[in-house]
Amino acid sequence: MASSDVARQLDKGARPLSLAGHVGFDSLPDQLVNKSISQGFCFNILCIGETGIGKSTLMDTLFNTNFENFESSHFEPQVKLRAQTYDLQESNVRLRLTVVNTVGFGDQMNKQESYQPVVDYIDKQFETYLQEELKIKRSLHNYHDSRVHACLYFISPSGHSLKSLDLVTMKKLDSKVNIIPVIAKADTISKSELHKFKIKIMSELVSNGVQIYQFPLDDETVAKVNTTMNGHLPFAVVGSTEEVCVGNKMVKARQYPWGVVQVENEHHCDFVKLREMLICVNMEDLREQTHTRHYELYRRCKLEEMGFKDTDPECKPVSLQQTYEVKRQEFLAELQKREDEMRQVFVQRVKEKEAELKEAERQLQGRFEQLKSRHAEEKAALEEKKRLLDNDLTSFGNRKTAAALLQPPGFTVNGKKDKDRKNSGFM
Ligand SMILES: Nc1nc2c(ncn2[C@@H]2O[C@H](COP(=O)(O)OP(=O)(O)OP(=O)(O)O)[C@@H](O)[C@H]2O)c(=O)[nH]1
Ligand SMILES: [Mg+2]
Repeated sequence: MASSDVARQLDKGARPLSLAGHVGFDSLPDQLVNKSISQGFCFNILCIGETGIGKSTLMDTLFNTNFENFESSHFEPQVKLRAQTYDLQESNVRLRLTVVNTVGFGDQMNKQESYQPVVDYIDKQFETYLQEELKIKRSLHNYHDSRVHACLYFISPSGHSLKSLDLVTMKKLDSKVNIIPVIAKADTISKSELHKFKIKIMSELVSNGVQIYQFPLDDETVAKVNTTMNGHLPFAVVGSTEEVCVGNKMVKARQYPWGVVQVENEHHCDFVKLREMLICVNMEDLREQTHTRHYELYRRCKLEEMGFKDTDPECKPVSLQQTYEVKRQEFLAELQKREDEMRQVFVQRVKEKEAELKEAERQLQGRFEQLKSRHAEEKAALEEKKRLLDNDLTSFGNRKTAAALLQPPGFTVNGKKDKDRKNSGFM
C-alpha cells in the first residue's frame, strides 16, 4: 500500500495491527487477477484522421491481425463514425476490442462541424453507460462497455504545423477522451524535419490549451519509462502489414526503391513506443482514466443539468434522496401553479364569453325593439289609411245613394248613353 493511503486511513482513525501469523488476504491481488482473466477485458480505440492517412493499416499493425477494412471515399457529405468489435485472445487473456474509425474526416469544404459527430459518438457511449448505471436492475458486470478509452489522433506529416481542424477537434475532445496524437506516415518526413515538427506540434497544443493524455507517473514501476515516453510525444508512426526479409528475418516493413522502413525498428519510427505504451503498459490506466475522469465529468454535468447537487446553496451536503424530495416538491408546486393559472384563464375566458353573449343578446333585444316599434308605427299608419278609405267608401256610398235618389224615374246612365250614341250617328 502506498504511504499516502496508510496516512489517509490513519487520519480516519484506523488502528494499525500486526498479524501473529498468515491469514491469507495477501492472495487478494491473485483473486483479482483470476476474476479479471475469467471476465475478460474490453478496450475501445477511436481513430481520428483524414481519409487515407493510414488508420486501418496502423490498427492492423498494432494488433498484428487483419481487421475488416473498408476504403472510404473522399466525397462523404459529412463525417461518420464506424465501429467494429472483435474478440481477441492472447495466451489466456481475452480482449474485446472495438475500433472506431472516422469516415470522411477532413473531406468536406466546410469543416466547421467536422468534430461534432465525434463528440456526439463519445457522449452517446457515456450516456448509454449512465443510463445502465441509473437503472434499478443494473447489469454492469456483463455490460459491454463502449466508452472510448483511447483516441489516436492522426496528424498529417506535413512538417509545417497542425491544421486548425486538428486543433479545434482536439480541443473539443480533450475533456471527453484520452487523446494520444500520432504523426501518421512518418516515413514520408526526414529525421530533422520530424524533430522540429514534434516540437512545433507540442508547442501549438500547449499554446491552444489542448490537454493530451500523459502517461501516468504515479506507479513507480512504470514512472521512468512513462516519463521518457511523454517526452517522445507525439509518436511518429509507420504502419504496414507487409513483411520484408531483412537479414535473415521477416519483419513488418515498407519497402521503397531506395530502402526499407522497418515498422518495429526504433531508429526508423516510434511504432514500438506507441504499442508498448498503448497496449502493454498503460491500457489499464487508459481504461481507468476514462471511467474516473472523463465519464465522471460527463456524469457530473449530466446530473447537475438534471438539477442534482451534492451541496445546498449554503454548502451543506445534501443526499440524493433530499434533492429528489426537493425536486418533487418543486415539481408539484409548479404543477399546482400551472393548474391555478389554467383555472384562472378558464374562468376569465368564461367571463369574457358571457360578456360577449350578453352584449349580443342586448344588441338583438335592441334590434327587436326597433323592429317592433317600426312594425307598430307601420301598423298604425296602415290602420289610419284603412280608416280614411273606409270613410271615403262610406261617403261615396252616401253620395251614390243620394245621386240615385235625385235621378228622374226611367233615367239610367246607360239610357242616356244610348241616346247620346244615336245622336252622334255612330250606330
Ligand atoms: N507511406 C506510408 N503509407 C502508408 C502508411 N500507412 C498506410 N499507408 C498507405 O496509405 C494508404 C491508406 O491506408 P489506410 O490504412 O487504408 O488508411 P485509412 O486512414 O484507414 O483510410 P480510410 O479508412 O479509407 O479513411 C494505403 O495505401 C497504405 O498502404 C505509412 O505509415 N506510410
Ligand atoms: Mg480505414
